[in-house]
Amino acid sequence: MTTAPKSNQERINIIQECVIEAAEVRHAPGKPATPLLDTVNVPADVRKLKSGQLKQLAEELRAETIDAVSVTGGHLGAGLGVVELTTALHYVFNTPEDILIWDVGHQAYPHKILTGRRDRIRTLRQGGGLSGFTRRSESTYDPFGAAHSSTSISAALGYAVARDFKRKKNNVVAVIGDGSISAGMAYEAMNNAGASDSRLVVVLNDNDMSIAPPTGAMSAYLSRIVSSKEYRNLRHIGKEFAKIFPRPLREAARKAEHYARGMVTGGTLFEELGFYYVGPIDGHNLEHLVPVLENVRDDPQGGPVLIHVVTQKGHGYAPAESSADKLHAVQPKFNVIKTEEEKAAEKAKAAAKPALPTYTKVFAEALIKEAEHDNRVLAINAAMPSGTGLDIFGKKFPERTFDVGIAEQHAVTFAAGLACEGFKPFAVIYSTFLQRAYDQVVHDVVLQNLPVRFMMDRAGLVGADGATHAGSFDLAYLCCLPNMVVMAAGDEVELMNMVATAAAIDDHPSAVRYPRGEGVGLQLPERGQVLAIGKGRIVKEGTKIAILNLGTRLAECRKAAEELDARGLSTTIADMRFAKPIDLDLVKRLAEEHEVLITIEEGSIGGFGSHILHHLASMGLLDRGLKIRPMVLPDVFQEHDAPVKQYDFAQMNAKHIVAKALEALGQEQAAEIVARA
Ligand SMILES: Cc1ncc(C[n+]2csc(CCOP(=O)(O)OP(=O)(O)O)c2C)c(N)n1
Repeated sequence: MTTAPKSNQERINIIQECVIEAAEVRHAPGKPATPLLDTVNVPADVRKLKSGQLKQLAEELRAETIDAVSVTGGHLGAGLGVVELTTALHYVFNTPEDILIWDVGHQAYPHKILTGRRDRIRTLRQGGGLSGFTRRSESTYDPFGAAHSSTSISAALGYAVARDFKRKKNNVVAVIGDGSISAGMAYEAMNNAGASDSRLVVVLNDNDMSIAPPTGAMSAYLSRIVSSKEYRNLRHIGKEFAKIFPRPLREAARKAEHYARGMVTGGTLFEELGFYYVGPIDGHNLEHLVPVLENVRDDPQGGPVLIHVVTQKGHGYAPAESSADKLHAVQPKFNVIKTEEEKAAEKAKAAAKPALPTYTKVFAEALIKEAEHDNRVLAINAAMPSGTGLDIFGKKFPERTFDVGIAEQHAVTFAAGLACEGFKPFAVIYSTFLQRAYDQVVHDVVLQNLPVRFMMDRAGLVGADGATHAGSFDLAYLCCLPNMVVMAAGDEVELMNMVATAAAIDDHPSAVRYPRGEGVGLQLPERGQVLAIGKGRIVKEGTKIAILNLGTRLAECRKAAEELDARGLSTTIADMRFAKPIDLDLVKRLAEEHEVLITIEEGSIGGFGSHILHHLASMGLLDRGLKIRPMVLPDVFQEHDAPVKQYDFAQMNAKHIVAKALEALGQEQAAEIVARA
């Protein structure tokens, strides 16, 4: 269920209280003055500063981060919360020789500014610019690429063990958030690290937030530690704490050590896992942070250490601090102060062309409709309530909505259990994140033929989030599974139909894929219609070229067909709807009645087009000279860019479809001209 931790407000109060002289940035548009930051190009420059200068550096770093993100958009709250931590880590540790791994990497913008990328920071997430996450190919200061969560401790342990093999002495540090540490993989890593002698530092960045407030027992556990009386006392002994670490400890400091290591406050879970627990520490107080990190760095003993740091997401930027999601992610120009005229012009523009509903919203409303008709419909998400639209569904049906935390594997098997008892679970997980739960999909759901409904938002290319978040592979990894029904919506009405169809399919697992972004502006029906399983639809009938579409390239297919018709090449469009089972009768007819057959899907090789080819070959339909051209995403991890440019690069816009048809008909020159236009 979506339940905010009970002590949430209490925790926020405590955190705010404990922030000594919070670095309030009064931000005005225009580049901020950053005299100290201007002297820093790489972390070695940070290490030349006196510790007393770090506070100013952090303030300037925060201002620069806000200013950069106001140009580019992107993740804001998480980065602002770790400005002091970033500064302290680079001050204390000898990066890049010391390995620093950020979990997810969405909080690494300040890190990028301090590590030689400040000159490009205003290209974040833009085509050809810096990635919105950490990336090995981007910098030697990014030793491990990320974007999917909860990998940092495993990767760091790998680095630590490799260092030991090489008899080197460098430190290895992983920084992971309280949301990301809720995932099973983090525990697998801690379990392994705790049993190893390898020296490893894990910094738990506890800001009591994921994208939404985190859910589950781990979050409640951390809340208990931070809200404990002992932690309040600890704040008064912060300096003592810094002095007494490392082990062994003087008797006089025993009491403080007890607090410090969580014996009283409750860090025992980590101790039980084999970590030496230190904390909680105020992550915005550099006077506390730096000496503790130095002590940990200089501690000669082996084994893993966990430093529990408490921060505030969005810290130092009032709009972020006060917003519900702490401005987890923002659009460009979020903080530009607009004149009354500008506001009025914006309003008029919005009224003239109202924004179309996103696929996410259409999905949420469609699921509400299904849930109103059937009280067995339940919805599950993995820490993405707003991204998946389940925040909307959850308002209507709070008791039928489950946010399981960043735990895609668990989400899938949990849904399987619900299906066993006759419920109708919808596991709403981005295509890219469902990859993490593949064995659960195969072994727990599909093998047992359980009617779990997978709703895969962000199918296809996703723009600024780039390669790590692209939903390129679900068709390839789902269509090969027996029992599966796999659908792809061609437009928003089709999405409604497919949600209704998935609700009706109660004897098989099913999946629906739909993209990021807005629909095409169709009038939406009251409720979706249940589709005939494995049947496609003819959108437009022609005679020479047949385009077999799967998904939202449909609009591009229509444009392409218009142009082909205008060239005297009569074109059929079939929206196949199902990637599995495929409408073989329709495929057979189209293959027999057309000279050229083109398949198109927003997915990699190995999906819909590959299956069509397989069936055509099996039915002997390739034996008579049929010209078939499959159009899939290119065999590369595509860089972040505007979606339309990404599809241009992928050669999957209307002109590319036209060119493909012309080329198949031997009109290579014309094809080239069209493709280049
Ligand atoms: C496997 C996976 N699932 C979901 C996400 C989407 N996601 C990105 S950041 C984030 C929240 C992370 O919370 P936390 O670790 O506490 O970091 P914070 O943003 O609070 O600093 C989520 C759920 C992801 N990156 N990876």
